[in-house]
Amino acid sequence: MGKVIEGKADARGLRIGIIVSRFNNFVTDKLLEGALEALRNHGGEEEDIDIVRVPGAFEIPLLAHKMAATGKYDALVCLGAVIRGDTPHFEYISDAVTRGIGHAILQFRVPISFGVLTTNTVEQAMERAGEKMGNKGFEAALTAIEMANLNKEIP
Ligand code: INI
Repeated sequence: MGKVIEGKADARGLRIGIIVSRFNNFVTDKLLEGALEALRNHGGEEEDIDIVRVPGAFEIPLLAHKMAATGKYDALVCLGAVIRGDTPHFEYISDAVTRGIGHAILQFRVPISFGVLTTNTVEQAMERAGEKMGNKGFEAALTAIEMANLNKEIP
């Protein structure tokens, strides 16, 4: 058998950028807390973590592209909360943010984790921001740590 290669869950020395949207901040603040907890728990240093706040999820991809292009970050974490309303707005924003982040990952070959909730209700969003379904910000940061280390293993 050849090698089995995995990224370690070790954030020591990793430079991580977090992009977090303010829209539905009662959810996104909790996602940010979860992400910071995951980074700290795995040895991340405060001074290696930059946080950029944007108005809404739609604005996340621009910052993801710009931050990925700097070459300064080992990984980025995107946090947001898109909650369905009465109009098709939800579909357009969800689609734009998902495609935009995916594009930045492949263009710059920087791991970018997707901690943007897309839910039908506020309750579903809260459940995924630290209530009964865990904290997707925590999970997104863990993914960023693992992928940052894996990305270094496979140049
Ligand atoms: N932005 C969100 O992050 N979540 C939402 O649920 C949302 N809704 O429902 O409208 C939302 N809209 C704002 C959008 O992201 C942009 O900030 C705005 O369109 C200006 O470009």
